[in-house]
Amino acid sequence: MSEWTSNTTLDEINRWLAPKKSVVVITHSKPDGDALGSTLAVARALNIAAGGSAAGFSGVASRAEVWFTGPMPGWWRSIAQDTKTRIIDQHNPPPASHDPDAVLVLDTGAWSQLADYRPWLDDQHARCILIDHHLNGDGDVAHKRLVDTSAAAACEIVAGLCTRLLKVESPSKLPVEITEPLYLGLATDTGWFRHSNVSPSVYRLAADLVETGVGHERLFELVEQRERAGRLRLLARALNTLELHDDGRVAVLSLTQSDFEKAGAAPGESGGFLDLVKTVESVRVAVLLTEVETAGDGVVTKISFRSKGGPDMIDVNKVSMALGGGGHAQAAGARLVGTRIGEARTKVLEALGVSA
Ligand SMILES: [Mn+2]
Repeated sequence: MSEWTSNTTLDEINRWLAPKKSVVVITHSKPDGDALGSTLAVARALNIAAGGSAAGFSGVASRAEVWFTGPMPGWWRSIAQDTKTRIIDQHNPPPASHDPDAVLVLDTGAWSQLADYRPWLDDQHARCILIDHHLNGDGDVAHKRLVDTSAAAACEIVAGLCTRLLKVESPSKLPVEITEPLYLGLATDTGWFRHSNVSPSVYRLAADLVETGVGHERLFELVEQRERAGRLRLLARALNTLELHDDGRVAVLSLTQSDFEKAGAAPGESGGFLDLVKTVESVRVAVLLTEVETAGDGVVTKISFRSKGGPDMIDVNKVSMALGGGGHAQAAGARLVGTRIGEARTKVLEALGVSA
């Protein structure tokens, strides 16, 4: 029951969705390009397949709607546009009266990333299907799972669902309202086609999507070129803490809540810092430690890992799992509740087999 393996196929999901009149599509909290892209693409395909527009039907409720749990990236409305969406949080829980025929969970299968949907989602179990590409998840989130860990992005899998829903033979025949979010997910989950998860099929899919007129340059600018000065000040503070261990193979950055405050940066604005650290030649694995005070858990040190590929790749999913977290082989993380940053650093170096 809680096994993290597939027990369905795209064809079966397509057949299962065909008669459904109301579908809620959800994804992990703090949605990224792949989470937003995959959910919006499927919702639009469901609406169009039912004879509506991408947004739904004029004058009546749309067949599919997408629910998100924030924080949302600043650009999300430019991507979501008029597709029906709802933001769920502790104060706006899933409406008890909303009783969809089907629930699709995309780009995650982990309860930890779906916490705001419980207990509503527990009640939907029998009509819930999930599609994910992560290495770990909770098998009991949905009764049917399609897990393809070889997919670079949830959007790579979802592209195959969209072509089935709209009965076209190739993603190059999909409307641009669907190909644009698919491209967004594919591009962002591959670091704009730089990460090791890029495969021939990723480039083929990207080519098909671009053929439909995706504004890829506009998407890059929208998502990647919106730096805030506060984030650069935070980066400066983080880089000042750079430590190298194990002959330069392990790099550690440290940030505390006061760094965010002094830099005028918002929580979460440290994303991407490790990509810069990985540009150091000797570095095989880069770690960011962030100590924050939370309302629920008190002191928490969040750990993110990024590792470089190649034959001597350090599997940071394994390292994170040893610390109670998880993720991908080259990008993973963990959260140490009640642990100050110094203690967290010691645990991280231990887990990496490095003496401080
Ligand atoms: Mn993803």
